[in-house]
Amino acid sequence: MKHVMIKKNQILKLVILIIILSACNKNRESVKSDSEVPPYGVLKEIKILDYPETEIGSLTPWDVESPPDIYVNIIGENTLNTIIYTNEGSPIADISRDSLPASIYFDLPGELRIPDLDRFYMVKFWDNDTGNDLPDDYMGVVSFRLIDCTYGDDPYPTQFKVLQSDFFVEFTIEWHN
Ligand SMILES: [Ca+2]
Ligand SMILES: [Ca+2]
Repeated sequence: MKHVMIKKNQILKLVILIIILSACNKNRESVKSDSEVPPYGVLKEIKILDYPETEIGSLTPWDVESPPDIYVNIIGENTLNTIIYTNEGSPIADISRDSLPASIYFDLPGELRIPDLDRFYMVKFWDNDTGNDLPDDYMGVVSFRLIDCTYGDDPYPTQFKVLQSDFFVEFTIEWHN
């Protein structure tokens, strides 16, 4: 039974990958001119659609008796690991894969601006292990670059999905002129 489920999971991932590849069509011919490109985006939501079942390279579950407690650190490329956002203080507690999707919303006093469309932003996922002496478990990273979503069949999408390091994540972006 478990074997069958794994196969289904793999097929699902393949289908998802094909969807992503066709959704983020990198057709250079349809690149918009600079004047048409909004200068920045605002990140509104990160929706976790799936995450790796076990610790990286092992069969060990994230937590012994409960699902992981997930938080993110968002870091811009080449910013000396400056974290522009973290919800480390309020992770999503005990999120099982069966209960996904789970969302992180950005209702900040200010906006979570993504000002550099050319820059890769990395969303690093962690399992919070506060309450014992263990360090938090690093779960994986999903990265995106907004310039890649400004052209192709569906430019400036409100939502786009990324599958990376066994994480499957949907980002919601508000584009601004
Ligand atoms: Ca853990
Ligand atoms: Ca837990």
